[in-house]
Amino acid sequence: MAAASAEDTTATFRRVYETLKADLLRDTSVNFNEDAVQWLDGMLDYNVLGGKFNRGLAVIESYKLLKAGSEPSEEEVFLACILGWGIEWLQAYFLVLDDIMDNSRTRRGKPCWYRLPKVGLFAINDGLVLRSQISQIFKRYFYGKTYYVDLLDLFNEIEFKTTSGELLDLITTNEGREDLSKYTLEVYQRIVEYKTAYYSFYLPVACALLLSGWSLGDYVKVKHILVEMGVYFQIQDDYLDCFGDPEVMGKIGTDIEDFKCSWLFVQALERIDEKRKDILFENYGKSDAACVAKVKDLYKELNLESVFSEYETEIYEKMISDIDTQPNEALQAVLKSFLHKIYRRRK
Ligand code: DMA
Ligand code: MG
Ligand code: MG
Ligand code: MG
Repeated sequence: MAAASAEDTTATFRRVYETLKADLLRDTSVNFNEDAVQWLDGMLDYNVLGGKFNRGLAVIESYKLLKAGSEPSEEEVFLACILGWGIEWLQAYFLVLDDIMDNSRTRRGKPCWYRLPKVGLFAINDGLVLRSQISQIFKRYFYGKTYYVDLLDLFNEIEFKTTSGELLDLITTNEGREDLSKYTLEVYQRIVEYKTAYYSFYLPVACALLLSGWSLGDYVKVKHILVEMGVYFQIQDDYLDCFGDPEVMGKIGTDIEDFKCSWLFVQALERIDEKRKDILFENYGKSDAACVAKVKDLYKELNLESVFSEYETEIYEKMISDIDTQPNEALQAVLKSFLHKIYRRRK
């Protein structure tokens, strides 16, 4: 049988969403009234859809690569899709809450969920609903499988890491308000490893490994490479927050206004002279367009655009050589495919 095209995979993946949503809306253990069904329906479409599905599709792609040539059955693809949606649901849950905490305006080209007048802080509960729906979905389709406990454990572990990363991100901002010179590369590295790398890069591959019956404990080196790739991905996110095109990204940056320990700020600190440092500190963390523009001007003066571009080239080469030391060829293919998807991304 010919390999399924990327378009087929996306279409299959998208169909599985409808199945999962229908399961959740018909859940008889809660007995939702019509209003609740409608709320859930709209809430799911608004928050789970609209993204690029990179993380979800990565499960299916990794799973196929791990099978190294033998075509997976329809049932296997279906299960890989469900795990992919598990990650997309997890991401939706994080983003709904992250946008409230970051005071963001748009997400995926639309107002953030909490910005809708009918939603407001109800969004907090919707975030929690999204999280608990993952458990409902997994119970329906994976209960009794040999890897069920490992799967639940994996999602719990990754959720713990990610929410810990969000905690570090938020409290570091408080410290920055008092003294911006506390923003170092080391502080930065710790935040982004936890808040982004595990759920965005390690989790899809870990799902594919479990589904293939492989043991996660045997792939520590792979985990390490994926986490490093995730850090690179968040550095891109920080760069695009300032220099990206909001139309292309579907979100408007708020890192400067939010006092964030952003990669750009850390790089600026390492290069700036005392005089301009005062200007940077005075203008950082203010919700005022003139101050934001001043910070961006300083970033440009410090040539952070080329610093970033050089970083991308270097990290790419380093990652490729790390991947080449990985003995398993199927896993090499998975890692390279991930890297090529994000290298020099603009959204
Ligand atoms: C992303 O941090 C991390 C999580 C867990 C959502 P962020 O605030 O930089 O993300 P974004 O730029 O998408 O708001
Ligand atoms: Mg955010
Ligand atoms: Mg955030
Ligand atoms: Mg960001």
